[in-house]
Amino acid sequence: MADQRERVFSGIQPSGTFTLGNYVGAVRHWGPLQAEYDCIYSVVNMHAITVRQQPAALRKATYEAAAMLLASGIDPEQSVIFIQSEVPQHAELSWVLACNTMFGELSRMTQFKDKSKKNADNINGGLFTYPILMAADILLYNAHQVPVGVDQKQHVELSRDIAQRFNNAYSDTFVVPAPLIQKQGAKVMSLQDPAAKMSKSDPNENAYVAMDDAPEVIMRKFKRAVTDSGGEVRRAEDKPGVSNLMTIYGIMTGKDDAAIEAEFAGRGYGDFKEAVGQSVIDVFTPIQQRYGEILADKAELERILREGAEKARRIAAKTLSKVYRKVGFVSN
Ligand code: AQP
Repeated sequence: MADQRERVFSGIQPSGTFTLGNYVGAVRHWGPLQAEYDCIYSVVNMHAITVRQQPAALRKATYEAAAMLLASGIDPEQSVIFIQSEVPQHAELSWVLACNTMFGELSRMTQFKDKSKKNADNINGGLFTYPILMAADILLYNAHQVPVGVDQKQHVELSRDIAQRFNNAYSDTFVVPAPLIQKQGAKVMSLQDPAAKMSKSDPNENAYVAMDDAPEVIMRKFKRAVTDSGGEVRRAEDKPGVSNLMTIYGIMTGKDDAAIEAEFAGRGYGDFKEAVGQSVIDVFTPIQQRYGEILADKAELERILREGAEKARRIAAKTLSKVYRKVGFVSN
């Protein structure tokens, strides 16, 4: 019997090693979703080249990203996992969708504005049309739900608008997707600037914790984390640094704010930061162990990705041929 479950799609860029932000906001949810949904996950290397990448580093980061997803709980027997550039339909659908997306819509995307500022010498067309490629990623697989951090919400909403517009113009074709955003940890902030999102491409390595950082590096980064004036561990608007650390600690340990505040009452920030660092080390250590094992067997990793790409191409080819027919492209 065909799988009647709703479908989930999500992707992650191999633009660097995944951060604690990527893990908390997105990747940690991807494994558990397999119990309820038919899941498709992709390492979106085509998105990554919107910012300049060293080819050798991109190649390496692509395999590492796939290995980290597997180590974090994605089971290739249950889910499809593949590298975006191995499924040509993403680029092909992207063109058709581009012809159904407005310049004004793309101009309003906050990520484009942010990344244009950060890459002022390379504001390329791909950076501008990134959300169209992302819509193609999602719509090719008729995903119902897209688990993302809050920074990607606007892009998923644009994907919805594009799907609806296409369906209205050419008759029902795409499932209209919805962002699936968890309440807790949807935006982990930089350890050095609690007003900025934690990002894997941050030039300041102390701003983020990478998922493959050694325990002593993780501890050092938390010890150096920017906190706020006063010495009290309490969530408050005027305490963005401490609040961010409380969010991280709460997710890593399962404790709520009241329990955290009670635990650190009368103790300084020093103790608290050390405890947060240790909680992250405790969660990342077994993942890092599996990650090492997966990377050590490159042939098996390649086999998983080859099979994933084959499955993805089969689904994507069906959607694309339907789209081509609907828009009036001939097929000989
Ligand atoms: N700080 C964050 N907190 C919560 N979720 C986050 N995500 C990213 N940063 C945080 C979520 O991780 C998923 C994958 O992100 P991506 O690789 O597609 O790109 P991004 O959102 O641009 O992430 P980065 O780390 O900031 O990458 P760079 O530095 O290359 O731009 C998404 O679901 C995202 O929401």
